[in-house]
Amino acid sequence: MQKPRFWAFLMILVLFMAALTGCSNRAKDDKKDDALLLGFSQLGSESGWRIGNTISVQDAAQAAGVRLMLENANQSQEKQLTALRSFIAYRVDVIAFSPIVQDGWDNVLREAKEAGIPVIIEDRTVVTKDESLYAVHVGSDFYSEGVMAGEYLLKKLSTLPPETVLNVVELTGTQGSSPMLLRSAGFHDTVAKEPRIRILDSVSGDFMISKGKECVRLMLEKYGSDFDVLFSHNDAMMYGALEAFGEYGVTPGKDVIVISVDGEQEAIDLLKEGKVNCVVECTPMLGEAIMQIAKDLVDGKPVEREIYSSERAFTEFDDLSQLAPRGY
Ligand code: GYE
Repeated sequence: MQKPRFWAFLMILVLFMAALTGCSNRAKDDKKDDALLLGFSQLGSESGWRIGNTISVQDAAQAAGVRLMLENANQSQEKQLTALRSFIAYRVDVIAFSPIVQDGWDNVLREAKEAGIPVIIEDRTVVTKDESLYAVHVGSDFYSEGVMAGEYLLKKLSTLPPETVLNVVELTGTQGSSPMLLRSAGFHDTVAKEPRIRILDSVSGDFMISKGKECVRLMLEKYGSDFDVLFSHNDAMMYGALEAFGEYGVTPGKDVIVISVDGEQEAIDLLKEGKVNCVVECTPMLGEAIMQIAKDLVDGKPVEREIYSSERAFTEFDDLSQLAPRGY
């Protein structure tokens, strides 16, 4: 009579142990699920800069043990709004996104706030009536970038004969986007005090190679040899412009002074070859900062509201032989 009771006791013990192990496995799974969940809405893949930005976020999420839900909106604000709403419905811990244009986000930001999900605005900025609708903006100072482009041109002009007049074609980024508006403002404000610098035209190439090429073809048709300076709001459009210059027998860097923004490796190489005169830096490497901010927000730690990357201009007047590889 003793033996069956002993076996029953052993069975119960085994089941109990199994249940305990099960519990501890579940605890481990829960822990995995506890990893911070970040919903990231990327606006598109229009440039090398943008692709570098996406990779930076993916790599940093992996290194930080952050689970990433990534949506690419392919240049559509509608798609970005849908992605943001799906993150809210999924109840992610934090949302980060790069807004394609600066207006039109208040409703969705309010929905995120009501759901208790903090929002990090990365790269481009938003204009909102209620500043409490997002937690942090991390990115570049686009106005300063325009100023640096303008300062380079003033310096270049000072090296040319005094009677020189420089006619500028401005190739702008996506209409209504913060880098387009602010780079333009910074540049215009800086060169406005110099009457020998004139803005011939401003046309939008939407930050894309193909559209940049198209616009510069049109500008060359329209202005011919009056076209002295190209200020391109990003490197991608500048690559397209160089193709157009090639078709028209224009030597970039000499016949036309070329200024661009971003600082991709390819642009720096063109600068070293003398085909580009000035490249203003704008770093897409924001991933690590985003992960740190996301963690701090979830932990309830204080965060800085506005975080700017530190940036410089690379010009034909600089010694760039020691410049480290750009990484994008
Ligand atoms: O300059 C451009 C990209 O928003 C700063 O977007 C970014 C800009 C960048 O497409 O290449």
